[in-house]
Parts: sequence; C-alpha cells; structure tokens
Amino acid sequence: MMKHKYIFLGSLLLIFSTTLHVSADDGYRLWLKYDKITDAAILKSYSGVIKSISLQAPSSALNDNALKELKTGLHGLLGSSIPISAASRSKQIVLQLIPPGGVIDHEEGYRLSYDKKLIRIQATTDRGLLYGAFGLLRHLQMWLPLEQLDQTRAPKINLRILNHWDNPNGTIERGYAGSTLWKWADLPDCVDERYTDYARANASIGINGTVVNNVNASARFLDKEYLYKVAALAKLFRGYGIKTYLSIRFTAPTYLSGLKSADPLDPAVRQWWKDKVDEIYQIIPDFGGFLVKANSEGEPGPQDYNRTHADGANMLAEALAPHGGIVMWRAFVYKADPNNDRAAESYNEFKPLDGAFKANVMVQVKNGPIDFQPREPFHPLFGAMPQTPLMMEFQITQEYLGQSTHWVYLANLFKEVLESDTYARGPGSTVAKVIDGSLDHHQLTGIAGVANTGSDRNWCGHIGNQANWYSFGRLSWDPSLATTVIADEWIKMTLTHQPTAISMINDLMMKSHEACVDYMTPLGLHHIMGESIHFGPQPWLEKSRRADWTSAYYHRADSVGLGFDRTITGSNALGLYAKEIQQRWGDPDKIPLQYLLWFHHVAWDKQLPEGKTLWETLCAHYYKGVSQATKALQQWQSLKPSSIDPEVYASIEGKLKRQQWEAEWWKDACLLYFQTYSKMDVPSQYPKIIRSLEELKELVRLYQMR
Ligand code: BDP
Repeated sequence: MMKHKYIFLGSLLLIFSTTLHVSADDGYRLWLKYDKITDAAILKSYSGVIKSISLQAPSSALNDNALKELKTGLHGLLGSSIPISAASRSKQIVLQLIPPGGVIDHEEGYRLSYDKKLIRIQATTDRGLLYGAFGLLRHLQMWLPLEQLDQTRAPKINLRILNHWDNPNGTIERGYAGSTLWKWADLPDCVDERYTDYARANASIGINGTVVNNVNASARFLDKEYLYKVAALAKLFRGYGIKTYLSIRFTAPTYLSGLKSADPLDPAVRQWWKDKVDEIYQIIPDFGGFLVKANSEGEPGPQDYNRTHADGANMLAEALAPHGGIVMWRAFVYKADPNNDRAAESYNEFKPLDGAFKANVMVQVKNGPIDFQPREPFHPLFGAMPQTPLMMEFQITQEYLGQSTHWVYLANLFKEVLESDTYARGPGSTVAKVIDGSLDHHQLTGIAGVANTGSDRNWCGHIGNQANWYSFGRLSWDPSLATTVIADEWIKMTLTHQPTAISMINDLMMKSHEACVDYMTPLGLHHIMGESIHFGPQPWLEKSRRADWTSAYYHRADSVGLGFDRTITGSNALGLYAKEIQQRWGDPDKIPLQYLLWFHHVAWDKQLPEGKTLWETLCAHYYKGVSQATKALQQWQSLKPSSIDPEVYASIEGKLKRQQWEAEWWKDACLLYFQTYSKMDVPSQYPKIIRSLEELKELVRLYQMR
C-alpha cells in the first residue's frame, strides 16, 4: 500500500514536472528549441536514417561545436541520443571537408545531400560545416522530408554583422529588452553560458560578426582591461565563426594616453593607433576591426581638426591593414543647420569622398536618409559611390516602430529597401546589388543590424520580434529569400507546427509592417514621434534643441497642405537620386503613395489615386493601420490553445493588446493634430475620436516626465 502511494506520488510529480516543462516556455531557446517531433511519420523517417554522426574532418573548435549542436538538436527532435562514431557506417550524418573549387564556391558555403543511406554535410571549411549542420537542423526542425534535403547554399554578402549599442555601465542605447548581454564587471573571468547561446543563435542564421559596444563609444573599450574582457567573448565567438569588432571613440588617444590632439594627420596620433591596433591583435588575433561614428550628434571626429572623414578612416585603415582588419565608417552625419534638409546631408558629405578611402574601409549607410523611420525611401548614397564598398545598416531594435511592445515583422522593411532600384547603372541596379558588391565589383561586402537583444529572458523583449533577429540573419545570407518563407521557418521553429496557426501567424506578421506605417506615419510622413519617447506620437513638437529634431521640420503642415517639398521647388533632395527616380517621384501623381509626403507638400483637398482627397486618404490609412492592429489581436486570440505554448501565448497576447492601444493613440493624436490645419472632418464612416487633442498632449507630457 505504502509502496503504491509512493508510486502514485511519483507519477503525480512526473506529470506535474512534464506539464511544468511544457508550459514553461519563456522564449529563451529562440528558434533553437529542438522540441520532439510530434508527427509520427516524419519522426520515423528521420529516426530510420539517423543512427550516428561522423566527423570526417580534423577536430577543431568549429567542428566540435557543429557536432555538439547536432547531438543536442537530434536528441531533442528525435527523442533519443545519437552517438558520434569514428567509423563510417550507413544511416549516418557525415560531415566532410571537400576541396574548394567544386560545387561549393564560397568558403562559408555548404552542401546537404541525402541518398537513403547517408545524410552528407559537405563544405570546404569548418565554418561551412557548421553552417551546414545548422542548415540540416533547420530542415529537420521544419519537419521537411529528407527527399527535399538536397541543397547547395552560400552567402551572398560576406560580412553579416550585429551592432550592439551596449555601454560599459550596462545600459543599451535604444535597447528595449533589459540591460546589456555582456556582464562587463565579471568578464573576463566569468564567461556566462548565455554568450554561447547567443553565438549558437547567430551561427544558426549565418551572422559572422559582432560589434559589442555602442557607436557612441566609450574610449574605455580600447583600454587593456576592457580588451581582455572583449577577448574572452571573442574566444568563444571564434568557435562559432563570429569575428569580434569594436566601436571606437575617435579621440581615444587623448583620453587614454593624454595626447594633445586626435588629428588624423598628426604623426603621433597615427603612431598611437598603430600601436593600439598591434596591441589589440596580440590580445585578439582574429579581431575584425573598427566601427566609427564620427562628427555625428556631438561625437568627436576628424572634422574637429579640419580633416575629412576619409582622413580619419584612412588613418585607422592603415593601422588595421597589416592585420587584415577593416574600418566601418558610418555615414550617419547631419549638421545642426535649420536651413539644410537633413535628408541630403550625409550624401553631400560623403559623395565627394568616393574614391578617397583606403581599400579596407567600408562606408556604413543607414537604410534611409533620415533615421530608421517606420518607412523611408532608400538612402541616396546607395549607387552613388561606385568606388567605395557600402555597407547597409538596418536597425533591428525597434526604436521608432513601437520598441519591444509592437510586433512588427521587419523582414518586409529590410526586403523593401534591398529590392529598391537605384537605377545607378541602369534599371535593375538594386540596393541589394550595391551591398552584395555585384553592381560595382567589390569583394568587401557587408550588412549590419543594430541588435534588439538584451538581458531579458526572451532576449528581445517580445518573443514575436525574435523573428527580426532571425530574418535579419537569413536575409543577410541571401537577400533574395522570400520574407513569407522566412516567417514560416521562424514560426515553425519557434511557435507551432499546427498548419492553421502557421498560416494565421504568417498573415499577421506579413501585414504588421504596413500596419505600423499606417498607424504611425502613412503616405511618407516621418519623424513625428515624441521627443525622448520615440514609441509615441508628438506631431505637435515644434521646438527642440535643434530644428531637425522637431516634428514640424518634417511634416510642414500648414493651412494649405502637408508634407516636405523635396522637389526642385523645395530642398531638391530628390535631385540626389537617379534621373528615372526623379521623373517618377518628382510628379505627385506618379510617386508611389508611400513616399508622397516625403517628397511633396500636398494640398489637403488634392484628389489622390485612391479616389479620395489627401485628408481622406490620410484618415483612411490611419484607420486601416488601427484595424489591422485589432485584427492581429483577434487572430491571435482565435488560436487554439493546443497550438501554442500557454506562456508564449499569454505574453504575446498582452503585447498585442498594448499595440492595439498604442496604434489608436497614434491615430487619434496625428489626426486630431493635422485636423487643426486641414479644418476638415474625419469622414463619417469611421468611428468618432472620443478624446481631445489636449488630453493626448497631456498624456505625452506625462510619458515624458522623469
Ligand atoms: C539614432 C538614435 C541614437 C543613435 C543614433 C546613431 O536615436 O541613439 O546614437 O541614431 O545611429 O537613431 O548613431
């Protein structure tokens, strides 16, 4: 009897702990969940073929990590441990190095194949094998038939880098998922296991570089103490094919060694950087190079010494070149001149420098000419600097897209920019071709994303927005991938395998970016967010420390109409684009509606292609955005409980409710404010706005209180 009682208690505990395990999905495992496959046929087909793993290549940190990942992944997916075997057998996963020059023409590329007895992962380098292992695991995580495994894959862009805006004091600039990932105080002695999971996640999507600190950089990172901390991270990341880079403060020689100046043409300064770089490479032998924000938003730079951006970049490039390091020099610069158009400033500064940079300098350009707005036309520098390798900078962290509250699938924003045609060398000169080097024949190619990671248990603050980290990696590897396919991959690996749920979540994600643009900044509006609260609206902001930090500078609302005239009759920033674009976008009747108010000041009563006036079209888009936010919440709430882990479900549901509320807030604030200029009524088919503009202004004021 007693014995039975214990057995009963034991079973209860077991049930309880299994339930706990199942319901305790806190999002930490990202898309590398490796939960057991519940489709019996697929499981059987995999288990029938995968009996052991064999590495037919020398052992190395990369290969050991590939094996470890396969073992972990297979154990989870198949529910049984798969041994590593030295001998060749049939029914095995084989990792093989093959000579370069054959089917795999890229050192990071790989080939997967299946012939009923063996699953082969082949590559020409250990890095390729690691990517192949992750490629295979992705296939299995998606429960795809082995018959569909055969594939040869290679990245189209060589440097695929995360930019962390993390500070030594633990905060993250524009970070919405807790504090920094890097425990600086504990490093280098304590190496948190989270760093390994971070590296695994990156390697699984092909990210091969990380800049660990903020572009508004502390000079401290170049001090020996910090270099050893960074070296501990670099050592771990190396085993996952990830190079480590640092953001530098241009005046570091004055801070760290008391030099009188940081003038890039001063021999003492140049020597300082050479010595510093030599020291870095002694400590971090595979160090990647520097990311530099100079003469931008108050950061120091070469112009403080009457030198150019090229002078500054070249000095650093010279120090890094003997070690194979690179400089990523940011083009995000704009002077505090109220008469300038900010959208033209970085072009005007950098275009004349084309050809002036050393071979190991890349100019890193934000996707649009202002600053990571919900939607911007592509930056006019793309295509305009043929002699300089340009690197793309996207922002994965959602500074202006609802931060970690709104679920906005950014892959569609990334894709829209990458597919934009610059016409720089004729039709088809897409931004993607500028970035992948094919347009102007560059070997040095790169893409960066400002990370959305932090110390939050689920890494990104919003489980749904893990998809933005994921899709950034996937699109960096291959910009031609379809975003809906990437969404499906992520959903299956992260949320559910239930077909109705997949298609509903896919729909929700695919519509989320357009919806966010609609409820925040439709028709080409931009930069009308709250001062210091970039998640909320403040179109009424007219005064700030700089004119180009206000909203009025950008929307230019008046009694006649709305929008920034950037045509020939205005700032003519449109003139920076190719002739074909100027012709199309210069005509308010031909420009895609999504850029209308970016380039034109349009009368409130002008008839637009959608058959309504500007005012009516504006209302229509704001309401559409809100109704999509409402629909997303309803879609989520209609999911069957069995299709989603309860903890994940609840956390996303809460976020979607808040997103819906904030979407409404944006719509009300913007329409009520613009109405003070248009003097027109919101068309009667839409629900009435209940609150007053004054209430909404007060709400924003409260948000802005410290
Ligand atoms: C802006 C951010 C600011 C960054 C800056 C940059 O508001 O915090 O430092 O971009 O990219 O979007 O340097």
